[in-house]
Formats: sequence, structure tokens, C-alpha cells
Amino acid sequence: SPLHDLLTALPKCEHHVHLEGTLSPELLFELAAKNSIVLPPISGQASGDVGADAVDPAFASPEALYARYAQFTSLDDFLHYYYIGFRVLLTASDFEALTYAYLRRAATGLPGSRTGNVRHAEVFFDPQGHTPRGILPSTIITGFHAAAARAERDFGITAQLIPCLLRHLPVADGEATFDALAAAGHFASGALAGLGLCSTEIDRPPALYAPVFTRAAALGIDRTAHAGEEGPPGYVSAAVAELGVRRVDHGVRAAEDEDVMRGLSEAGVLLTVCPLSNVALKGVTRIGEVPVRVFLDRGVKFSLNSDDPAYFGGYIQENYCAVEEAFGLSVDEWRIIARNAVEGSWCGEERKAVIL
Ligand code: ES4
Ligand code: ZN
Repeated sequence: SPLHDLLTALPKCEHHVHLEGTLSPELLFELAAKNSIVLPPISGQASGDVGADAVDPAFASPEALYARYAQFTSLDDFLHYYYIGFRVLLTASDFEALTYAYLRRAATGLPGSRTGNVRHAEVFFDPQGHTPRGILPSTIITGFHAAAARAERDFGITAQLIPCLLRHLPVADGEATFDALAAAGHFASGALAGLGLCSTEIDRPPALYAPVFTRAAALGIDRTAHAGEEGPPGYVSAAVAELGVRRVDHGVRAAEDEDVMRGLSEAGVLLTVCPLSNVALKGVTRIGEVPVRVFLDRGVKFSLNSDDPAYFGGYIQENYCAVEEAFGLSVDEWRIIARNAVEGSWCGEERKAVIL
């Protein structure tokens, strides 16, 4: 595309990427070997033990795992594999390696490609996915910030870390997780930049999390929430009204409701849209069905993001390029998208001015 050089050169900000979703099959196998973690069996009889994994030929090799990832049927089908990947992440140095590999790729693209140009990344992680294995948030926070400091030196990229509460677990679990993080001082110190909400969406309306999001608001903590990925447009407006978020992760189903879109554009809410993710998880059948054109025409702000790039076939650069191929946007429209992404970031006005 003639716009390829512009898409590469635009200074990008990423707001919607899950740290655990950057775990490539190669690194998954490498860390499983290093940490002596047994992955689901690939053949033979499954053990009758409680909690034993079913046989799954996808774990035969990184290549077989990539092939299975290319055939997700839904958000929950993806989440099954995503949470298996968590098991290989044990130490601060595992999280440091994971984070550094992601930040290098976001900032510089594939080796030798000089693409990417992500200048600032806000990275989600799922504390509740690790504490049951005895991995504390402080271990993850330590590894993340060690990598972020090195990546800033090496590539000039800045990074922030955001815990997400998991909706498939009891609400009280999420509340206790937030309270412990706040009591440990991780938000006050800046080690954590805000609060998020993710995982299974159907039948988990935003209002369930209004009490904990209200506590976060009272502490001056920035908030965002996944909504309108698989859930209905009303969940997007409910996230804004009941959780007080100024950003909504995904939010694409808002396009089905003109009133919801008007509310978003009037309030200036930013949707963190993830086009390759929506295709991979079958929310849409192709990139052209992601409501990019509708949002631009209705004045609904959005950024373009990678979500779980190791699982969905592309980092931020590939998401920008896929949108350009499907929509053929103008130079001015691309500048608006990239500018809205910078302005919607939580990195502070000084850093935003440097990036712009
Ligand atoms: C996620 Cl694509 C997606 N949706 C909801 N929760 C998630 N956690 C990681 N990826
Ligand atoms: Zn997500």
C-alpha cells in the first residue's frame, strides 16, 4: 500500500495488549522446559486424576499450537489456551523476558524490519490467573518494570502496567484482588497505572463490578473495562455509566446501536479496538466488518491495538496494515487515529507532547 511508510512512521500508542497474550508458542515451550512444567498430553490415555488435562494434539509442537490458534471459535475457546499458557510463567525473570520481547517487537517490528514504532504501551495482566499457582503480583510487577526500564533505554518506548479483574471468577475474588493491590501501595507508587476488567463477557454485566470500580475512582485510579466484544451494545454504555470508565476495550458492538454511539461520541470515550482479535475470535468474518468506517463517520474515538498478538496473528503494525487494506483510509484519517491514541493514553501530558 502507498500508505505503508506513513503507517510505519506514525508514532503509535498501544492501550490494549495482555502481557500473557504476548507469549509466543516458542517461548511457551522454552519456559515449560526450563521450569519443568508438564503441558497437556498429546496422545495416549488421559489420567483419571482430578484436574488432569484432556489429551490435546495441539501441544505436540509450537507449529501445531500456531495451527490450533488459527482456528479459535470464540472468546472462551481462546481463553482455554490462553490460561494454559499462564502455567509456564513462574519467576520475575520469566515475566521480564516476556515483557522485553513484546516491547522490542512493538517498538521495532520483526528483526530487521524497522516497523512498529510503538512509543508507549499500556499492558494488561491478570493477577488472579497467577495467584492460585503462588505467583504474587509483586513478582510480575518486578519483572515487568525491569524489562520496561531496559526497553526504554534500548528502544525509547515507555510502558505502563494495568491489572485486569477476571469476570469468569466470583466478583468477591476480584474485589479482594483490587483491595490487596491498593493496600500494597502499587497504584500509589505508580507501579500499576490503572484498573481493568476482562475475560468472559456474556452474562457478566458491568454493574457487577460497580462497587470495586467506585472504590478505585475514589482513590483517583484510572479505569478501563472490556465491553461490547461478545456482549451487547448496552454493556458498552453500562461500562461508561456504571463503572465510570473513559476508555472501553473493544466496544465494537456499540456500532449496532445509534444511541450508544451518540453517547460515546458526545462523552469523548475512546474505544480500544483490536481488529485481528475480532477476526480471530469470530466476532466478525473479516476486517472490513470491524466498524472502523462507522466510528470515523460518527465521531466515535478509537485506537487500534493487538490484544493477544501471539495468539491472533499480528502485533500493532499488522493491525494498522490490515485496517488500511480493508478500508483504504486517507492520510488525515490515519493522523486522527494515531493522535486519538496518543491523547487517550495514561502516560501524562509531558510524555504525550514528546510522542506527538
Ligand atoms: C482477552 Cl480478547 C480478550 N477478551 C477478553 N478478555 C481477554 N483476556 C485476554 N484476552
Ligand atoms: Zn483484551
